[in-house]
Parts: sequence; C-alpha cells; structure tokens
Amino acid sequence: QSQDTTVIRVGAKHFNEGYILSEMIALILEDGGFTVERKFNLGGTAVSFEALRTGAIDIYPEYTGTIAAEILQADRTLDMQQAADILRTKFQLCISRPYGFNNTYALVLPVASADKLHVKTISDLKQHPELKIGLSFELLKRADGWINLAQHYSLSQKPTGLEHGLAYQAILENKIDITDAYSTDGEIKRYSLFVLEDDKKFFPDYQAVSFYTLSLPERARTLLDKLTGTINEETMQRLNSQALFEKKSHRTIAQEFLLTKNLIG
Ligand code: PBE
Repeated sequence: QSQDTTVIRVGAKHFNEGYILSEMIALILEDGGFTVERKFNLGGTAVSFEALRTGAIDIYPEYTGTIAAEILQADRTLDMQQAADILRTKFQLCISRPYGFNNTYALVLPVASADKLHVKTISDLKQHPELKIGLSFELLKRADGWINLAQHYSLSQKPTGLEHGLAYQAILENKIDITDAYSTDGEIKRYSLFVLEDDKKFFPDYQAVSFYTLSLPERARTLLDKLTGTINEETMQRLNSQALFEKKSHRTIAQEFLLTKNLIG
C-alpha cells in the first residue's frame, strides 16, 4: 500500500452516528495509506461547518437536508444539484454521493401514550395543546426546526430545550411527553416509541454524505466512494444501537462494519 504524506483532518458531529461515520471515513483513508488526524470534539452543525469552511478540518459526514435548509438557509425549491453548485463556487466545498440512508427528524412518544391519545400524525398534536414537548437545542433554532414546523402544522405547544442524548430518559421518566428522535436512533425500537407521521411533509430528506473541501486529494475521494450506497436505515440503526446498548467503541463498530463489507483490508 502506498504511503501518502498528506494529513487528512476528519471532523465529527457530536452524536453516536456522527462519530461512527467519521470513524468509517478515517479508517478507509488510513487503510488507503493516508495519515488521518481525528478532530472529533467539534459540536453541532454550526461548529462543524465552520471548521470545514475555514479549513480547520478537511471532511466530515453531514446530511443533505441539513446542508440545504440549515447551512445554506435555502427554501424547499433548491435541489441538490443547485446546492452542490453553491457549495463549490461560494465555499469551495463538495458532497459525495449518498451512503444510502435518510436520517430524518421525527417526533416520538411512547406507543402506550399514542394509543391513549389517538395520535398518529404530527397534525394530530393540534388536538393536544397540553402535551409537554422537549426538543434538541439545535432543533429549537434551526430553519428546518420547531418555529417553522409549528407554523406548518399550526401547533401551539411551547417546547423546552434539552440535550438529545438525555431526551429518551426524560420521556421514560415522564418529564416530557414528546421529543424529537433522529430516525436512525437505536432507542426508538428499544423503548417502544411511536414515530408520528410527518403527514404534511415538513422535513426534507436527510441523506448522509461526506462533506469535504475541494482540496481533498482525488485518491482520497475515490477511496471514500466505496461508502456509496452501502448503509441502509436498518443497518445504521443497528450500528447506533451497538454504541448505546453494547457499549462498543465507535471505532470498533465502524471497523467491524467495514471489514464485513470488505471495504477495508
Ligand atoms: N439530522 C438527524 C440531524 C441530527 C440527526 C440528520 C436531521 C443533523 O445532524 O443534521
């Protein structure tokens, strides 16, 4: 294997899936002979994008809907080709083809409560203004987040903010009735949560992709193309569960996945 002297700095957003996907990127590049620096303790979307834009990192995994709605602050009419053009000309950035899964936001509540309240869709929440909603801090302020969601569905609840990692515990302890889930979260199945249908199609598609600077070596991009179409929603949910319930490290999870798929040697 040829040794490349280029150091590639890989970033990660702060949640299990962010770390697992970033480890996959790092491991594939290392397997291809690159030296990788892991700069994983970044934070949310704003901080990670800023790091990429200013050249503090070269690559991190992001989601198409997040790029369009939050990073570019675009309305729904912008398609991914147009988004790619703006990223290239305005920021010298690029996105890969999708890994193969959509990780969308969703509102969830315990199956038992959904049955009792007869709610199946986000529209149904209109009948229950008394419900206590606790949402990830980021979702409270994002363009594809609460303010526009509440307007889209005419909802009057006043949500509180909480750390996404603690939201499920808060639901289990009845501190809140509803929270936002990420659709590939391992907790949804495990805690028997009901996913309310986004019946008025508020949330965009959030396809996971590599988000990187145009100066990333061509050979690195080719290596990373191996991830295209290899992870579906079920697989991502299973990998996230391994971090949560089997206490495996993000690196081990990523490595086992890549070895099984013959994506690293
Ligand atoms: N998402 C779900 C969010 C969090 C996970 C992909 C919509 C994001 O990271 O942008």
